[in-house]
Amino acid sequence: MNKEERFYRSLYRIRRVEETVARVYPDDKIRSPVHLSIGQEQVSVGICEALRRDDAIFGTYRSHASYLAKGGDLQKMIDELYGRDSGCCRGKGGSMHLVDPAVHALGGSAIVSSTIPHAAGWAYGQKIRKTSNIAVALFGDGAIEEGVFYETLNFALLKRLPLLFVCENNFYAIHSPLASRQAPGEIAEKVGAFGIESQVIEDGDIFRIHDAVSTFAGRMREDPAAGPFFLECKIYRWKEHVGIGEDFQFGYRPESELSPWQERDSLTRLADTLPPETRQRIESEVDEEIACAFAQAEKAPYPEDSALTEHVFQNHV
Ligand SMILES: Cc1ncc(C[n+]2csc(CCOP(=O)(O)OP(=O)(O)O)c2C)c(N)n1
Ligand SMILES: [Mg+2]
Repeated sequence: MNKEERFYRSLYRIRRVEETVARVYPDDKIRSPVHLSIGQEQVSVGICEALRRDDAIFGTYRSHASYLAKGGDLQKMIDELYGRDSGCCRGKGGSMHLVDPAVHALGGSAIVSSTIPHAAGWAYGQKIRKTSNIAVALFGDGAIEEGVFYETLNFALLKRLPLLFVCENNFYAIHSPLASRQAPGEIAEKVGAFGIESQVIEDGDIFRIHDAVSTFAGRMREDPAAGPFFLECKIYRWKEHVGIGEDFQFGYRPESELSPWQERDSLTRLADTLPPETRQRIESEVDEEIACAFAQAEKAPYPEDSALTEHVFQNHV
């Protein structure tokens, strides 16, 4: 599979999974809140296509895209959303806590900014063990307002960690626009004050994102003292903050903001570059995989009541 086909397959798969979540959600069988990444998938795919299996990614509560892009098990994800025992967190975590240690998709959390120091801890472990693996901390523009973000920037630079910070800047934290929350100045400039090299991708282009991550990752693998680095990807959330609907009627953002981002949607753009038979093959394979995963999740057993207190401490893993 060439690069365009791989990128398209991954983008299409994430988009269709989330569209399927949105379609079945009104049945109320998925009891987990869902934060969809529709329109933002290219950030996760651009990043993960530049990573190796042994590199790790840490996400947020909006992590369907990064979990799948990193190679996380689809069946275990859907089972998790349905609260089933076969889910990646045994049905106890839901959509906000997707984790697949086999591919180093090392989790999301409902608490803004909380996985950024986890990524630094993991990167520190790699540094001590002298591997060439790198960590990616993926977070939103709201995470920039948390103290732990700055603490982690400091520690990562102090220890020269193999860590790439990626801010997925969709300009809003729930219903609050960036300008109402942050003092003037570009995010990358604020990070620059720490002496961390950064790059900004303004248009959400998947190839630019991929190139930037490949370059940063390559530099960190070659030189253990090269990191950390910071990448800001501007992007736009098409759906409401949490849930499956649209929210332009609330008036906190104008609908006119959406169309320029839809016009440069990486999924549609890539679809237009592929031969029709290639595109059709990819789409039918992925559609079948997704239909099977949802059908199987609906039939999978729930955890036993006794599972409530299991896997709380490490000896239960
Ligand atoms: C520490 C903390 N503060 C506040 C919240 C409430 N909260 C949940 S999501 C969110 C918005 C975060 O926005 P951003 O980081 O830009 O991510 P996005 O949802 O846009 O992907 C907030 C404030 C929280 N979950 N954790
Ligand atoms: Mg945001």
